[in-house]
Amino acid sequence: MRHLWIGVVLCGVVAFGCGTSGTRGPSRETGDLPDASPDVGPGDLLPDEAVMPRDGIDGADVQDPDEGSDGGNGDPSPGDDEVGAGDTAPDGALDPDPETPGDAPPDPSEEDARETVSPDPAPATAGTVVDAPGNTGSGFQDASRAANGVRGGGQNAGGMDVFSLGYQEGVDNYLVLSWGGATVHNGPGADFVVFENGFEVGAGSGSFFLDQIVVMLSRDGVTFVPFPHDYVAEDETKYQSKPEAWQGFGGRYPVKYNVDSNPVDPFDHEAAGGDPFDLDGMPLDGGEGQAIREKGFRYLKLVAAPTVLNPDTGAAFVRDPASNGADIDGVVARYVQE
Ligand SMILES: [Ca+2]
Ligand SMILES: [Ca+2]
Ligand SMILES: [Ca+2]
Repeated sequence: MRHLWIGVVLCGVVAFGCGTSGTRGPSRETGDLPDASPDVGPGDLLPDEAVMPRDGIDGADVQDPDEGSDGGNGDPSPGDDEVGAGDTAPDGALDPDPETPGDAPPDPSEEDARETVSPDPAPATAGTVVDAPGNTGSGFQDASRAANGVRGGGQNAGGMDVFSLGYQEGVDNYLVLSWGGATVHNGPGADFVVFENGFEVGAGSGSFFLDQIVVMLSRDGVTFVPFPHDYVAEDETKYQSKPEAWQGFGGRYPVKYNVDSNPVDPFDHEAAGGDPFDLDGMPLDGGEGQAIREKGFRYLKLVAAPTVLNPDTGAAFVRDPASNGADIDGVVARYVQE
């Protein structure tokens, strides 16, 4: 697969226009939420206000100048985010997974192929706040807390270094993060981990306080594709706090990882907690979902699940009556390429 890398380098050096048609077609997904644009509103956090990780984790300290230049111009034009010094090779340049649509689960040789083309697998925090309509810059409404490193509170306590979402659609119910414009690729195993601040209520009780999140991914900051998710309770009109009932959601597991007091490998689920996601879970839809699965993504959108429709009930996903919105501590990825 070495030749692919050469292709990527040439592509990145020679022209921005190389293969940019990947996301521009008519493949906008119906699963998109009302505001998938990267617009930055008056209350938003500009990228240069985001607090950089203090944990020494590499790869999250490059901010995308395009995101800054997008700010406030109200122009969702997909071309807007394509030219800039911080950009990675254009979409379509990498094809780490050559499988064809409809293939059976990947065989070991495909895993090997992905590993060969994977960038440095060092964990990297999403250090750029791209869009946070609920941001006020203060307390739990300070969006930089979602980009400054993860400081979990452990199995039985919710971390406080978090940015809290609310339930007002388009007002405070979502957050968009990036890795400074870099691409998160699909390598072996989990590719990124979402850290909320759920916790077990009482040691060993098996009862959890959770705020569920729908995770959406995008290559261009405009077209977002939801990571497949399914609430599998017997009665989906009733809330269940068991992590197993919320398949494909963020906010399922307590956060033991803490860059200050428990700096374990964030991809060691037993040690770190959090909610691991594998891009192999993206759909083989022949469209944007599959493109993300095979080529990676640059923007990650976290949406409060109670503001998202559950197709199984026709109503919004149910929630813990005591929940007032998901609390985002941070997101860590590996296989990140600048
Ligand atoms: Ca993977
Ligand atoms: Ca929470
Ligand atoms: Ca944090």
